[in-house]
Amino acid sequence: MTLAADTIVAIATAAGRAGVGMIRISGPQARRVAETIAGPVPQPRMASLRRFRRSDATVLDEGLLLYFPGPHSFTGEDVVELQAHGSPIALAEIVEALCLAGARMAQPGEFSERAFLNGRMDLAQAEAVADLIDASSRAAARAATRSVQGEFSQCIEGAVESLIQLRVLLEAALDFADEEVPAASPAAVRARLEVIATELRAVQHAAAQGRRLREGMRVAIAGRPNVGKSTLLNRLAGTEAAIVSPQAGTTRDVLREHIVIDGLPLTIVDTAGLRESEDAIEREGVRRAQTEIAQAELVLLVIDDRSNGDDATPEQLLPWIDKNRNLQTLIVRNKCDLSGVVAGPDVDQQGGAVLRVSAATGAGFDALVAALKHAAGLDDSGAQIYSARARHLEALQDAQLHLQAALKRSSEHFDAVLIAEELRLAQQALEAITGKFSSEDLLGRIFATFCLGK
Ligand SMILES: Nc1nc2c(ncn2[C@@H]2O[C@H](COP(=O)(O)OP(=O)(O)OP(=O)(O)O)[C@@H](O)[C@H]2O)c(=O)[nH]1
Ligand SMILES: [Mg+2]
Repeated sequence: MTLAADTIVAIATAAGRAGVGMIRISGPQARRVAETIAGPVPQPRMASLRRFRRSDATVLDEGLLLYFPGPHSFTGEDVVELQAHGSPIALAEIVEALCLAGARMAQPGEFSERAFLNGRMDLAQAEAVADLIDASSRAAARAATRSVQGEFSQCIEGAVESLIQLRVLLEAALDFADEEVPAASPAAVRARLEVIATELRAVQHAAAQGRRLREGMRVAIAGRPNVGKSTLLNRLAGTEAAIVSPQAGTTRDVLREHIVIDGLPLTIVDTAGLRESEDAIEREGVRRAQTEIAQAELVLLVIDDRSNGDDATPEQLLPWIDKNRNLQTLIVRNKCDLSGVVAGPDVDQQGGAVLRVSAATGAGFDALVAALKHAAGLDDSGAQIYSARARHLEALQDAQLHLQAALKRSSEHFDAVLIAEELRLAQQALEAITGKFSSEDLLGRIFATFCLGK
């Protein structure tokens, strides 16, 4: 732990007028700087009313002063908090006075960065604080809170601990190569690797769900003209956002609606009906539709339930999509009120899953919503979800790949040295999540995206 030499200050509350505005000071000079403008700090963690004065003794405001001596503070350093009135002008003047007294303006995320550097929380927890502040739904906020409290980090640390134990065992077996170490037999090692890999998969699943809650999913609605794509969008969004008409080729522009389903943010994109057209504007619409579909994570391929759907298979309608890309498609057979077939999940003649709905009546939409959540990896199992970022998922995947490589080595040509090396790499990947193993560059990138004063 290396304590920072300088003392930072920032307004911690949101910009604008409010009842109360909070200023936070952290660093070795926090107490002295605060005392310059507010008089002696009160007992640790006790609030006291003070006048905040400029150096010429002008009173800028009055409010509460709180002192949290390090290391038992948010940043681990001496911290002083001033609660003044939420006047942007008065707050700015107080900060100015504090800077004249020796503090400097904090960078975005600098308080959290210091908290991390001083071991007050790990990197995943610090990121979760930012995610909680940014959460756009209750579910996302709950997931972030779980991560702030360290549940996600504990899972990671548990896996790291298991990896370390296995590495120790393998290394002991290498050191005593002449003696039999039963716990390090290929079968025993394999069994332990299987357990760790399974545990890690559960963490990956929970983290993937958390990432969805944070980042949402892009869904494109595609299909032939007039099948009811825009009507479907309108019903999902609950507004008449898109123009609907009996004329084929109504939609030309791309239309985007943001909706939230049980805490899952979705961006739903309505596109022009896919067909060859003589009309230059419609052709441009189809070109834009193709671009949108290519960027989506899920495509709702809409078919008129009265047709057999032969001319609207994913292969026919989306031939330009890279087969290696992980694009999910869901076949939605619309207008079941006209075909007279019951709404809900079904299988088509080829045995593929389809979902029958009526965008006009809303029949089958409960199943559609459930299918959207399922496609996003969110299920109703009630399992704990942690807020997680793309970087965490990549690290988890990386660790899983090294575990799988270790498993492979444990079943073919057992080699303790190579297995131990894979385990070391898996451990390193996991430790990047909590920040035990991280570069300054990564830290800079992460904390720069935080709010000022956090
Ligand atoms: N009966 C019935 N009519 C529907 C249903 N869905 C859409 N329609 C009608 O079908 C026609 C076409 O609907 P749109 O939503 O404009 O179809 P689209 O796929 O967006 O068409 P384009 O934008 O031209 O590609 C309209 O007259 C809708 O009212 C449905 O489930 N049942
Ligand atoms: Mg349309």
